[in-house]
Amino acid sequence: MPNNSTPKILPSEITDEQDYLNRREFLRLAGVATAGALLSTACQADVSNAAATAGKPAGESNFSGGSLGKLQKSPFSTDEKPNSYEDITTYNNFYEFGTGKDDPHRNSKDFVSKPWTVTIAGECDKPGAYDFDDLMKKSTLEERIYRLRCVEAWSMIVPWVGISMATLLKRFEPNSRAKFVKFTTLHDPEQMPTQRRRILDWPYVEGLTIAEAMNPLTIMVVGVYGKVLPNQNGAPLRLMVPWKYGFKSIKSIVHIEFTEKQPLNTWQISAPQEYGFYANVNPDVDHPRWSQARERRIGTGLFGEKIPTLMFNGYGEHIAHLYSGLDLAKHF
Ligand SMILES: Nc1nc2c(c(=O)[nH]1)N[C@H]1C(S)=C(S)[C@@H](COP(=O)(O)O)O[C@H]1N2
Ligand SMILES: [Mo]
Repeated sequence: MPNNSTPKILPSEITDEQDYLNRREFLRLAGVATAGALLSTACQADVSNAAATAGKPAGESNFSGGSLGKLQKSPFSTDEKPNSYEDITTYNNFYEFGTGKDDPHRNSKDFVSKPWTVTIAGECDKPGAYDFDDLMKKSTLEERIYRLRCVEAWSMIVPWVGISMATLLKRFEPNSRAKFVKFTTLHDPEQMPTQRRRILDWPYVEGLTIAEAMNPLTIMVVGVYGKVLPNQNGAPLRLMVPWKYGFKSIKSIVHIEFTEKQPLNTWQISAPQEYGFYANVNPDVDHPRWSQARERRIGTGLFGEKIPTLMFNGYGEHIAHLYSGLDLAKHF
């Protein structure tokens, strides 16, 4: 499949566009006919009405839309040059607002993310409905400049603003049966136009092991470039696990559930032979239809050259121990 071996077709943009069209084409062909049957129904009732609809003018987010103030710097930040705000906010994957990279920022302008309630359920002692602003009042905001590697073989450097996921989750007092954490995106077809079409199994869901969720690298993102998170990037709160392919970092979260069993995730439901639960960035394990050895850094590589992809996206020293003894080719 697509790689750099055809010199006549110069820009790698074409290659990437092909990969991405292939991903969409796959969805069309697969028809997600069986997806509905596999959907866990555990939290659907909880999530469907979680987005409030009243209050703020269209497009305005929490923290009244502006600067997030003073941020704690982090030793986990890379010193690579961040992508521009423009790149980060106009080249997106957020299928709820369209399948094109250019769709989310255009189609999410009127998305209402305030007030916002996150429901907590499952294996914990403090389940319930939590107001997002209340949760934020008690949180220390940090800047985390991370590499973001999409499974489609492009990447960016993003200066996220976030809070420690471990600190957040511990507030809900997970019990000893909490082996996994499941996250669910808002389901609101009125606001999210693509949810009116069954191209994916809505709402979008994701999951981590409890150890992955509690790892110091894992954050709940609430901003970018020191400002409130734009809708297209997953306002008001989204996951960021920098050593995994981008699709794990689920956006616009309304429900968090501690589970004993490994949860399914949306892309795995859609194409289990192509997308697994772990989805660790791994240059040695190719996607069935393209190589994962290299990536196109958005905003660079005028002539289409790609840079090598790093094992665990370069974060191995912090998380490789989580996978010792695991066959990463099998558990992709
Ligand atoms: N709910 C939801 N979350 C999502 C997606 C999506 O389509 N829906 N796309 C994922 C993918 S494939 C990637 S690469 C990242 C992109 O994040 P960004 O647009 O902020 O760069 O979001 C992830 N989170
Ligand atoms: Mo992605």
